[in-house]
Amino acid sequence: MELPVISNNAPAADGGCSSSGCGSAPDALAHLPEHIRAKVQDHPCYSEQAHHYFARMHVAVAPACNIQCNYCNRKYDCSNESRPGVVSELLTPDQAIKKVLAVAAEIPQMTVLGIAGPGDPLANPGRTFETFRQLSEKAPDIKLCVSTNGLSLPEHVDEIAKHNIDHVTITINCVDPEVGARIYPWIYWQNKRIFGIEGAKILIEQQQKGLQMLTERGILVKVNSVLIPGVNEEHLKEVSKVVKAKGAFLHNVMPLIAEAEHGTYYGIMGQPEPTQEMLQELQDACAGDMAMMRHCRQCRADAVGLLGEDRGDEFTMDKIDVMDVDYEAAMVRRKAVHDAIIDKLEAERGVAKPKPAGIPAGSRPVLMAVAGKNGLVAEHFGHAREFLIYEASPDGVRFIGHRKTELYCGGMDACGDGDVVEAGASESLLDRNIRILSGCEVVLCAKVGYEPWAKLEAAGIAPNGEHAMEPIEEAVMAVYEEIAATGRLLPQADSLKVA
Ligand code: CLF
Ligand code: SF4
Repeated sequence: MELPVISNNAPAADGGCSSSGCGSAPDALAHLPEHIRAKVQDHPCYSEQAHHYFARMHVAVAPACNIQCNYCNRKYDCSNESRPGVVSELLTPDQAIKKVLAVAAEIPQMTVLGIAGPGDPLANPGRTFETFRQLSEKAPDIKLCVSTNGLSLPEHVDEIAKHNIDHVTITINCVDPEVGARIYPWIYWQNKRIFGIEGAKILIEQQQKGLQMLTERGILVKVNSVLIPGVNEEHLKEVSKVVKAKGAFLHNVMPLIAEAEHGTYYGIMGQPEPTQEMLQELQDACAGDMAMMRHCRQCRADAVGLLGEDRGDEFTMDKIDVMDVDYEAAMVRRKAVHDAIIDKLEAERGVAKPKPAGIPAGSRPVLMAVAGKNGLVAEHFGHAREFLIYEASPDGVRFIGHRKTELYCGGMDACGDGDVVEAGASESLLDRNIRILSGCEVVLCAKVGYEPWAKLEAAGIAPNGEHAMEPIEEAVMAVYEEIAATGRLLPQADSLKVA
């Protein structure tokens, strides 16, 4: 079966790498026991490979929360799982079921339904579990996933197991109450508000207890941590060790979002966000202890589609109300699409990824930003809303993460020319995008105009449009080999500056 293309920005399976740090491993799941692999191979968050093909959706049925995080403003999505942004529609469980069935029929690659907010799902157990209960009856082919701050987790573990919820995310930002008191001003516990260190201590105990209870039942647990510079950046290495020892499957360190306009405590107080380098360094440091997730897109609590894309607008309740969904028929189609993708992934397993050829010993790694589309170097520089970041080294090519940029170019011909300065902004959109790509030495894209070309070069980033429509990893490797041939990867050589 021909695999349908459902995204405009997802790399194909050969465009990614292991979430645990990859190297030349063709399949990050290959080492897992069969029963665990079966649980994660089609989950876009638990498997880096799967996220190129399989989609997830969230239903926003959980408005309340039982703690306060300094990076959250209640009128925005839960920052544990979502970038700040108002949830378009809060749904009742019945509306949520209708929406899930409609989306699953339209997007057969949608394999996972998650509840991630906008508050804490387990602080809204009635609405959350009613949604899961109905779904497990009406759409048994959809995997169920829940994300929580963990405060109420232990009391709900049995209910989670009862509904076959195989994937749980706990946001754990600390294991030390003194650190916790700088992140959580209060928790609501046993009908009382508990402040500071005392509150953080209870939260930490509940999170750790819940984690252990879940893993004892064979439920896969991913731990999300928000990296807050100066508060928990060093401490997260300890968190990674502790949660691994308790059986967590995957650790996802996400950057703090703290913009003043979101009205959060951190935003208003000017708490700095981490730099890309800081995030990557920490992810690499924690990777020694456990598998790291690097492809998280900090999605909304009502996200629909592949990670990194948002198709929510296609599925508002007014549109769903007039859709005619035959879920029995949809399930047959879903299975065929699903099986075809799994067959493709299975075929790739065991095929070692190539390493770059002709690289002199001692060559340094190079970061490259790629404007990708469907696994190819296919996007114009000025049209990219995110760049995929790859590291090329003598060991191979590995996916590092993504960086969001702003669309600033509306034209097709003079790609990227026509820079824009937004009202009140101190830099143009093009300058901002180039700043976001700092640390990268090459940008690969399908096309780039004269104006961005010159500015990229001036910033020490070599623009490269020579590998348009080539598979991403092959293109990154080819450019790395080209650079190596010039001798500029050796310790005494200058940086690339201009290719
Ligand atoms: Fe949703 Fe979370 Fe389940 Fe995924 S998201 S509840 S585990 S189905 Fe995924 Fe989105 Fe990152 Fe979350 S990319 S924010 S990790
Ligand atoms: Fe906000 Fe989520 Fe924290 Fe609750 S757990 S305060 S909803 S970020």
